[in-house]
Amino acid sequence: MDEADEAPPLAPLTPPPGDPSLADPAPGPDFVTPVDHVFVRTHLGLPEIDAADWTLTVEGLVAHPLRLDLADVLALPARQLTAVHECFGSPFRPDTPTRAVTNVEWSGLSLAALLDRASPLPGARHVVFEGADTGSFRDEEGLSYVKDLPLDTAHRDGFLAHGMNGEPLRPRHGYPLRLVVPHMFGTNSVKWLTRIVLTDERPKHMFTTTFYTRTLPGGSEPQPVRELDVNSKILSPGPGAELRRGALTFSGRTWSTSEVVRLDVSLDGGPWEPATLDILGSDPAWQGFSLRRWLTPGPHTIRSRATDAAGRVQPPPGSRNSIHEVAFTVR
Ligand SMILES: Nc1nc2c(c(=O)[nH]1)N[C@H]1C(S)=C(S)[C@@H](COP(=O)(O)O)O[C@H]1N2
Ligand SMILES: [Mo]
Repeated sequence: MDEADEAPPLAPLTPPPGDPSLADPAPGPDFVTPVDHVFVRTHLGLPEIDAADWTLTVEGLVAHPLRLDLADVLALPARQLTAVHECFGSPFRPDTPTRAVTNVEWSGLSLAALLDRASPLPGARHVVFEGADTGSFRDEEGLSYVKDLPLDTAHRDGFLAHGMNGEPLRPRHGYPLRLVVPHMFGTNSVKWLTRIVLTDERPKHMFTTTFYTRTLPGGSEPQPVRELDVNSKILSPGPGAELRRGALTFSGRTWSTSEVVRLDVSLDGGPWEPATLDILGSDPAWQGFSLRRWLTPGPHTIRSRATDAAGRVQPPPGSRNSIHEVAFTVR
């Protein structure tokens, strides 16, 4: 976090001593990121939730408002969804690369199951999600964490998660229930979910229309921060690594809203060459890539550049999803 910020945008939880989960560790070699290594982002602090008192309501422009307790939610048929989980980074600096990215196996149910039961009225266009956390952010007090999605997107993709990598959600990750929006930045995945409201207009709010907006290349109007960018991250070697000479394997992860269809690597500023790229399965997970090379002793750089099925290519430095570069040394 840049010290020039007046107020840190993402107040981190106070880590218990020795707690590794609050650092931003490299995602590591695992396809599914261990829960201890998943970043934690809270804007308003950690709410205290007693599962016995917790309820979720579905209200607003619906024919049948709902109120469910945790037993009701857990009684609904569950499935798994493995999805890239990426923090957009500071809402004040939408062009700064952070590459805080993990891959999580969520368990839960489709939001559509609840929306269908509630029966949206014809005028409903947006779905507003509210978490139980409250506090102040910037100069506003008594805020809740609120996000919204178009009704059709919410109905198609929205997922309500009560489990993470085979265990119940931990409190800091949104226990007992959170939204997960595959193909979108983590900021949309409202934790500690308590209210779902169907509306005819977008809610004006700190985290919907004031911050977490950006103007995409070629666009003129700021848009809500939703769809993931095409992106990649070199995981091995790490920055500044010292490698023993020999056959070296370079590897990393790549992700986008659609399948990444090409991952090019450039060594020492040389020509782009395609790396071996894992294909995308049926879930919106990240994809691995690797390349094996002999390099002479001395300083080196490696860069990675992803292209997705929509033809989007990682841009040069200056964008939040710019080509990733790592400098290392071979001894
Ligand atoms: N209620 C609530 N939901 C939230 C947030 C928050 O501060 N409050 N932070 C968001 C942001 S910016 C991200 S990146 C993800 C992080 O999820 P995690 O902490 O489980 O990794 O949660 C999102 N959902
Ligand atoms: Mo985030």
